[in-house]
Parts: sequence; structure tokens; C-alpha cells
Amino acid sequence: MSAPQPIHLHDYQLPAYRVTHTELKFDLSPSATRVVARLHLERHSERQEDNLPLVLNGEHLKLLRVAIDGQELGAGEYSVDAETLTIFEVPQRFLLDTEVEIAPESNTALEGLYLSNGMFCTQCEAEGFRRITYYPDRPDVMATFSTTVIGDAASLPVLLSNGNPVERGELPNGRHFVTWEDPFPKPCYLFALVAGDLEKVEDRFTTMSGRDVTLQIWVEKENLDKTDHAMASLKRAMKWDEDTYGREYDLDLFMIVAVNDFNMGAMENKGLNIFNSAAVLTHPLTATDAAFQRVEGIVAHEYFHNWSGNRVTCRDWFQLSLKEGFTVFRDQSFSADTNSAPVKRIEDVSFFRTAQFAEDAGPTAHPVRPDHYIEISNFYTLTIYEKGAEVVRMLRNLLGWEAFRKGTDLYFSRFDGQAVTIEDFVGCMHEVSGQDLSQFMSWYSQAGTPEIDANGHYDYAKSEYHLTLRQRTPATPDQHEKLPLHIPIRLGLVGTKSGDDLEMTLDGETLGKDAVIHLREEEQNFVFTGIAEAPVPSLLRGFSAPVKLRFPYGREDLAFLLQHDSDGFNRWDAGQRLAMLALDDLIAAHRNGVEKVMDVRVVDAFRTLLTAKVDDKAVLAEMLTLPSEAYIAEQQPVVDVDAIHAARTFVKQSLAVALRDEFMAVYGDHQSDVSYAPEPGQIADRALKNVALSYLMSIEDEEAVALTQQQFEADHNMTDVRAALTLLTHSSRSDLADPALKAFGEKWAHDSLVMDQWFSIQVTRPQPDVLERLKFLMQHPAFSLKNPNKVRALIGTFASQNRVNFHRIDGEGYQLLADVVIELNKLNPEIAARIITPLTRWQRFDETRQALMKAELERIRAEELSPNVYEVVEKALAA
Ligand code: B3K
Ligand code: ZN
Repeated sequence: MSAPQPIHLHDYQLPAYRVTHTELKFDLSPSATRVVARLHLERHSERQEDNLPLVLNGEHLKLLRVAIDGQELGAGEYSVDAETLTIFEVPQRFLLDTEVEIAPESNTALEGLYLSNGMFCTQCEAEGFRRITYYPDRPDVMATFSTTVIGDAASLPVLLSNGNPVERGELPNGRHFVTWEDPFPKPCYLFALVAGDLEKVEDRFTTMSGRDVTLQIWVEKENLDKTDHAMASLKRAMKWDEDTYGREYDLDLFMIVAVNDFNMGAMENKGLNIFNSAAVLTHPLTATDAAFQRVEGIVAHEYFHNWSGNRVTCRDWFQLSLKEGFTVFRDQSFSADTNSAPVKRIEDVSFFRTAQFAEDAGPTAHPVRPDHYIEISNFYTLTIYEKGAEVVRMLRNLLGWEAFRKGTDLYFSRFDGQAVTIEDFVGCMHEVSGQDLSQFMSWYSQAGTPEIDANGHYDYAKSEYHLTLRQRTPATPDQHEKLPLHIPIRLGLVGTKSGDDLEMTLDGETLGKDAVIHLREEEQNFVFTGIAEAPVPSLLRGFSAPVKLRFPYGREDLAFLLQHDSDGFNRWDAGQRLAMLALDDLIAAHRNGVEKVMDVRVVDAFRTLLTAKVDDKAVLAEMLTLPSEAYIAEQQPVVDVDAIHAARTFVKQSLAVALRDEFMAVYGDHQSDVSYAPEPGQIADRALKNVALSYLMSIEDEEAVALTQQQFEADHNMTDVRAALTLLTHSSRSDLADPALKAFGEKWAHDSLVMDQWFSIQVTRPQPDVLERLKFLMQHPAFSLKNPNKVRALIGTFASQNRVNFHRIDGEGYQLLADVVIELNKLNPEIAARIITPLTRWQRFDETRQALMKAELERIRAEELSPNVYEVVEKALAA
């Protein structure tokens, strides 16, 4: 087999033929579904070269018939290979009829039409539609669709597709049909079909122009009691998009369907969003606060795509962040407005700095707009989504909300019904604001995390504060030269006497107490005048740009900012930086075999946090949370998983010993038995209480063990139960943990989503026996390699979160992951290429581990690989 070849952005060409209307008829059967397609085609007005053949994409299809304008084609008039159907000569405008056969039941890749628990469903983004029928499978071909779904009436009572149902009826042999029409032109990646034995909950929403929309959530019968939160979230999202962006829904019907086997979180198909059941179903007894919030965010995200993605879509897949970065920015803003804004920002940034920074530093680093790829499925990444959102956030901040909103209005109206590029989006922002965004465009084309070295000093004599900023972006695999970026830095100068933000004047211009300065050069000096007292700078407030910023803060400075910074985000960050300094010392002590000593300044800072009356309890819970092992690892030149684990455990235990009574008081003060609601106040209380309990359990304090046991048995809500079960499972008290796990596993054996949590809790155990337990759990009846949620819960969680055990020095953790990748490569390449990520980061470890990890990558490379896994493994081994 020849190696898969990359495709390049600079090779983009307009489609030769456009589809103006698509008629589909599905006759459903698990082993042999017939798909009859009639495409209304015409030559693109700007592609008038002679003799352009019609080339359609199609994979895993059995072609039964092909005709043009009713004339069946003979053997010499077309050719078919594994990826295309080519028709040599076609008129300017014509009808193409095809009939193909596909086998949904043997589709384990979960792309195209497949079966999940007896239910037919589709996933077409990015290139799944070509597994359904022959088609120009590219986002810049937009057509209206009319779809007839035929199925067995008894086993498939519900037949859904995009748009509005226009006709339904009975057919011979116990079959029935429904015809759907979608009046909005769309690319085929937004096509969807669902057929199954489903039940619905229904609600209504009146749009701002007074149109009445029916909202439906379709689930398996036993999940009917788990849809309230998703429905409420959907209505909030619809209202928010009207209030915030002036965008209303455009069809009379909006449907969400929950399916168990799904590669991603959810999919924004026009009018028929298909969701991973984990991203839609919630119940106080089965879902944690985090899950409730995730569901709200994903429901909103998919809904927001109706404008940012569907009405205005991407010209080609290189532009993926055009819809994803913008839509993530929109869902983040929605969640911030709906819940606690500072906590939302802290959570997002804390995840970003851990996971996206690691991606940027690894072998698969790529720009927000990549310029080449082998397999587009590999590019649904943190860079495209989360860094893309940070770039849009910078634009919003550069322009200010009002101009930004003018820009989005212009973008949506000018490009409605079109497939466009990132230049089109940024062009609108430029047009409404007059701002020169040319340097800013490098954020889209340049990969890697910019690093800023900041230095400052206070000139007493002149009452000036001098700040020097130097930027540098390290080389990434195929980009060695980097340009200086335009980086907005929000900052304040906090007076050390007053503890207040000081008025800032720069080059004679009054900036106020909180302002943005613009770093454009490699190095720039900023002189703030009229600064009456020595300040501590509070830099990159709110994480105003996706960069690493270093400043030589002393521990006193950080303790000071932790108390006085007016920016909640930077107050939290000061605490993280302070903890990092202590952790660095302890990591060094561990490596050198020196006795570990706890920094009292950290203890004092935590005591102040625990005893002062902090208003925002959710922020407090975040402040009490130590940087994760993954985040700490990101900061080390060579990752020493054991030293990191030992140092972090030492800090946690030292704090627990020193502040035992304070943690106990916090726990007691936030216990409550009011009935569960996923609302910010309650969520904050639970977070705070469970953080306190986790400190106390780190030293297995007898009273805490009893409280944990009680919290588990009280069975009040999944947040508390899961926290308690996790603490027991991760402790040395197997006498308590084992019966608790057993009881939990039996009680929830029927609930797949709860069993996923049961898996994750066990494989994050720090004890060395965890690998054996993981192998045992892979044999559990609730586990299946064919279900992506199971793979993520068991294997993904182990490899990414149980760092000491995944990186075991005997290499067994690596071997297990490689075995799974090799199996999944055959079953589900998209998931295989994702789950392999921890192995690709071998450069970050010591030589012994590097060799072990590379050996596993080589073992994978020796297999016959899908393009997905091939692309990732090649990059990883080339690094
Ligand atoms: N647009 C989908 C992505 C699905 C791609 C799968 N290969 C989910 C989302 O971002 O909303
Ligand atoms: Zn999306």
C-alpha cells in the first residue's frame, strides 16, 4: 500500500460542479441498506474548462446503478475505485441518479450510517457522507435536501432527518416512511438521519420575531427522566443567542437525539443535532455538577452552530476553526453569563494551559488554520477549538464588544448561505473597526505557544514603573522561523502600600487602573509615569492572550497578589504560581534524595484563604486546588512523573496536617441536604466541601474517613457520591473502598453512563496494582472497545490522568495502550488516533521511557495502518 498523501490549503480549487438540490431515499436494513440519490447538478460558473469530468467521493459503497438525465450509463462511461466515482462526460446541467448498497451493521468506525443499540444514526462531519452515497463531499457544495426514510414500522417507529416532515405513510410488508425537507442549502456534512425505537420529550420556544418552534429531545424510553436539564439549557441558549448576537432559530422544529455510540460529544446537523448520550442525559443521581455543566455547554455549542457553522459554513476543512473557534468562544461566553464568569474562565484556562500547551509543544503541533493534513479527523483538536476560541476572544477584546458585534452582524448577513474563509471573518472585523489586523492574522498561521519574558522595576526618584516585554515563539515541527505576534496584554499595577490598582499613564496617555497594552515587536519597553508607590504588576489579566508569561515574582509578591489583585483570574493564578515555586523546590528535593520541607508561605496563604470570608466560593474552591500533575509536568524541562507525584502529594498532605481544623470547618459549613439543583451557589458549596474533604483524605484523617463513608452512603447526589467513592478508592482503605465499589457497580449496572464513571474512578487509583485492575475491567461485561465512551473512560482516563502508573518504568502502561491502539486502528481509526496521544509525547521524558514509548510507536507503525493513525505515528516518530 502506498503511503497516504497530505492535501494542501494552497491547492484549493472551486468545485467543478455544484449540487443545487439533493433527493435521497433510504431503504433501511442493518446489513443491506439501499440509498437512492438524485442530484441536481450544474457546472460551476467559474469552472468552464473543457472536458471536466464529474468526480464524486464514495467509500465502502456498492454501486448498483448510475444514470444521467434518466439514461443508464454503460461500462465505458464511468469508472469506480475505492474512493471515487468518475463520469467522463456530463452536460452543463443535469440530473444524476445513483443507487448504492451499504452495511450499517458492520460500520464500526461510526462515520457515515451506522447502528447504535439497534438504532440507525449518522455522523457525516467531516467526510462521512461519502460512506452513504456518491457525492461531492466538501463543505463548499451547498444544496437543499429532500430525504425519504423507509424502515420497519415495528422496530423503527421513529424516522428522522433534517428540516420538516412533509409526508408519511404505510408501505407493504410492515414498512413505513417519512419524507423530510430541509429548505436551507447545506453542505452534506450537516446531513443526518436517525431511525429507531425512541421516545421524545417536547417543549416550545417563541423566537424574538414571534415564531413558534417545537423542541424535541429523542431518547431511549428508560432515559426519559434525564432530559430536563438539556431542554432547559437549549431554551436558555436560544434566548442568549437572540439577546447577545441577535440570532434567532430558523426552522419550525429543532431536534436533539441521544445515541450511545458516538465518536465526539455531539454534532450540529441542521435541525437534527445528534448527541453522545453522555453530552445530553443528566439526573441528580447519575450525573455530577461537572456533567450538568458540560451538557449545558455542549447543547449551547451545537445550537450556536446553527449560525456559526450552518448558515455560514467553511469553504474547506482548513477553515475548520472559523466555525469551531468562534462557536467555542460563543459557548464559553454563554456559560460564563449563565454561571460564575470567573470560575468559567479559570476552568477553561487551566485546561487550556495544560492540554493545548502540551499539543503545541508536541509532534502534532499545528496552526489554528493548518496548511496541510492527511486526515482531517485528526484536526478536531484543542488548537482548532480552544486556541481558535482564544483568538476570537482577542479580537473581541481588541475591538470592544460593540464593534465586535457589528462585525458578527456583518459576517452573518454578508455570508448567509455561503461557505467562507477566516479572511472573510477577520475582514468583517477590520471593516467595522478600521483596525489594522494584518499582523494579527499570524495567530491563524503560526503554530506554537508564544513565550513572553517580562521584567520590571520601579524608579522611586521618577515615580515611574518600567516594564520590558520580550516575545519568542519556539520552533514547531514544520515551522522553524516565527514572526513576532500582536499580543494584547491586559494589566494592572497593584500598589504595595495601598493594595489598590494604581492609575496608569503611558506616553502621556491616561490608561486607567486596568488596561491593555499591545506587544507587537520582539521586545518593547513600557514606561508608566506618575506611579506614586512601588507596585507589583498584575500581568495578562483574564489570560488576555494564549501565551506563557514569565515574570520573576518573589513569593511575597505572589502572596500579595493572591490577596489584593482586583482581577479574580490573576488572584487565582498568583496562587498557582506560588504553589508552583514550592512544588519546584520539592521536585528537586525528591530527585536529589533530600528531605522535603514545606514552604510556610504557602501554608500561610492557604490559611488566609480558608479563614477569610471569600464571597465567591466557587473561585475559592479553585484557589484551593493545587496545579494538576499534568500542568506541573508542562512546566518541567524533563518530566519526572514520580517526583511530580511525590511533591504534589507532599504539599497536599502538609497542608492537610497544618490546616486540618480549617479544612474540617469548611467541610462542615458547606454540608447541606437541600434538594439537588445544578445552580451556581450549590455547585460552589459542593466543590468547596469536596476539595476540603480531599485534603483531609490525603492524610486519611479518621474523622474524614468516616465523613467520606457517610457522604457515600447518604447517596444524595452523584457529585457527592462520586467525590466520596473516588476518595475511598484512591485511599489505602480497601476495606471500605471495595464494598463501596461493589455496591455502586451493582446498583448502576444498567446505566452505561454511570458505569463509565465507575471505570474512571478505579483506573485513576494511584496504587501500583491499578494496571492489573484495568486489565481485569477490560473484561467486564459493561466494557467494549467498540464504544468510544468506554474506551475513553477506561483507557483514555488511565493514560492521561494516572501519570505515575501509565509511565511505569517497566513500560507495561505503554504496551497496554499500544495494544488498544492496534485493535482500534481496525475498528475505529478516529478514536485510535486520539487515544494514542500520550505515547506521542515521548520527547518530554527521560531516556529510558523515551525508548520504551518509541518502541511501542514502532510496533504500531509495523501494522497496516489507517490514514488517521498513520499520520499521527509518522509525526510522532519523526520528531
Ligand atoms: N462539529 C462536530 C465535530 C464532529 C467531527 C467528527 N469527526 C462537533 C462540534 O464541534 O460541534
Ligand atoms: Zn463545534
